[in-house]
Amino acid sequence: RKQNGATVWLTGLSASGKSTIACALEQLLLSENVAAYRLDGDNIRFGLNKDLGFSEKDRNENIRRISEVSKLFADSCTISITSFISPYRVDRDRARVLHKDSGLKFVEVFVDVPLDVAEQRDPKGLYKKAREGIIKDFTGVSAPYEAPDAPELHLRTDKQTVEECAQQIYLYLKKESII
Ligand code: GGZ
Repeated sequence: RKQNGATVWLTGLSASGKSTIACALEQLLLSENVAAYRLDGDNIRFGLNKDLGFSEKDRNENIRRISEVSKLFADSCTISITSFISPYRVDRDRARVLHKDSGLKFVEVFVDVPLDVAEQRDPKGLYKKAREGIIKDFTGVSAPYEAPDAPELHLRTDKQTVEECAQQIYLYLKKESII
């Protein structure tokens, strides 16, 4: 199947639903015989980027490397799906420019949820630890999250189901003739 590559860049708070949506989108694409690959904390932060923490500088470097890797997957005609908080606008903008300079599509998806909802979900108990000061520089609590100004897609995970979110991204990729 001939296809163009692209990067679908999910950004949002911890527990916003990025990874879950990334998984659902990947399944949807693969079921339609579209090559897709997910980059997330499990295969990046524990490998390539295991030397990096959560300071601003380390997050900048985390996102810089992920941008480069995602571009390579996109360049190999794969839909590369990244799910990282990527809290700094400047880093996401650099990722976009990197793709654009190589003639590759970049789809920024804001996985939006109110902080209090993410905090109530708290699947790993990290917000609680952040409030207690056990985890420092935690996004939304003691470190910034800069919401996108003009994302290609804006999802609200407290109002839409995971399947609806994945479907919305899928339809956008179709509409833009990316797949
Ligand atoms: C934010 C942290 C932190 C701090 C550990 N701040 O919900 P999770 O657990 O599974 O996802 C979060 C993940 C964030 O890593 P990213 O590579 O996506 O971050 S960034 O894009 O900002 O570089 C969270 C966990 O790691 N985690 N400490 N201090 N999230």
